[in-house]
Amino acid sequence: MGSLLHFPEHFVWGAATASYQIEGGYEKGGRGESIWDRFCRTPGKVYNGDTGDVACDHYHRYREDIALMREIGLKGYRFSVAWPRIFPEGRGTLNPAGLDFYDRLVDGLLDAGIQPFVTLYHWDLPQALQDRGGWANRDTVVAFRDYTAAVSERLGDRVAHWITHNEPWVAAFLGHETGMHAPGITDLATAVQVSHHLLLSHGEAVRVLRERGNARTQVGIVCNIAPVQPASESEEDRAAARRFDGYLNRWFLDPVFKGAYPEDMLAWYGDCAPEVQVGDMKAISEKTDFLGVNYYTRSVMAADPEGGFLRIRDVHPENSEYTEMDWEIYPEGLYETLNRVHRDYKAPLLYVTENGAAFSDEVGPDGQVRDPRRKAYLRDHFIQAHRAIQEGIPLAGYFVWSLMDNFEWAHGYSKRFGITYVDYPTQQRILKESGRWVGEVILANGVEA
Ligand code: IFM
Repeated sequence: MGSLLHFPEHFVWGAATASYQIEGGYEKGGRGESIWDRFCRTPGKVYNGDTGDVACDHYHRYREDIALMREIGLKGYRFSVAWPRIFPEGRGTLNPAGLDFYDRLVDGLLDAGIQPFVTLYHWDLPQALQDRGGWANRDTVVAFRDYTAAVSERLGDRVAHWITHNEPWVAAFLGHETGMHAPGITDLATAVQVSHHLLLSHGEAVRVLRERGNARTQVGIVCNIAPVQPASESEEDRAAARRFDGYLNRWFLDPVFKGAYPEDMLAWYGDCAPEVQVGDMKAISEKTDFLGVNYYTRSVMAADPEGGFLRIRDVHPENSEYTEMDWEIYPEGLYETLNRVHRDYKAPLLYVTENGAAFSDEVGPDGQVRDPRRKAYLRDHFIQAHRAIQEGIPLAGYFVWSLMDNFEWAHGYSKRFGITYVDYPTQQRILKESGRWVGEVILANGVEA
């Protein structure tokens, strides 16, 4: 056995989920339709025609799920609020029953000694807003502000940590450029404009949360960030890597932390650059308390004239290990990412708001789920987080993705990311070997090197 790498006192060990991926109860408590309900019903969009109608039935089983969190000693739980539960039509008439659900969830968490980290937008836009243009329509920013106010009004006395958006790159570009996610639009200019409106709504929400919050209120945004490396030292590949970094990372981090879009990307987007109004950049760069980093893998890029509007192609390094998502396992990238955001953007505090891996888990004859690869994946990433902390990087917590297997968007239920196994036909939860091990890490507040 190696030595124990200790984490700081009060380090927030947590797990994360998102509303559409786990809740189910899609017609319960007055919930309205979301863009994912619609997208899932569009033939060919989601693997196997899967939907989030039932998902993990967390809407009905949240007490059991809190008990599970307690069993492994989680200090924090990151979940998202389904906007269509709060405003079934996106705006206008508030649905108190929707807020009641999150009210009960928050109380249950607090009773169990678990800090709630609330994400306001994890991609389930009310369909009624999409019918009016969705995030491409600037009015949606106003609707998001009102929705934020309503949620903060109800939960703000007990919730200290707020996340405005989860992975705006995914919402903007997978939703509106590649069309792999809801609402399934494939238009670059729309995607770029959507990214601007998402960022603007982030800034507006920060202001609302501060105005309505209290001295404990902490607000941040969560971005999916990857270190981007060139496939070779050639000038072309290095430029390709820089472009992908601009597209994925800098396009979101620069405006939030520096108040401006990166010049190289504005030039690259050309006619597709967003329409920005006076005051927008100031609003977007409203001061935040933390940055949430979702880290899974690195990106290795080569120049490719045929490679879409960015003229790039991603390269899969040989001799590397890959998860079921075909994502390379590259733990050092977590350290590199934390180091980079700390150096370049100086967020006062960082959280790893998601990190985890999909593997094809099975229940053994003894009813147990052994997932040594996930355990090794998490361990190697925890060690890199520790390395960052040792170097003075202000990392305050770590949320494993995910508390339980769930609806993995366009992949449906075919990818299992959980530290808890979900047997979907019976909804039985089985803590995986990795889940038990996470419990040991939390108890020791440290990981064996
Ligand atoms: O399941 C998603 C989550 O919703 C956002 N971040 C990445 C996860 C794995 O793909």
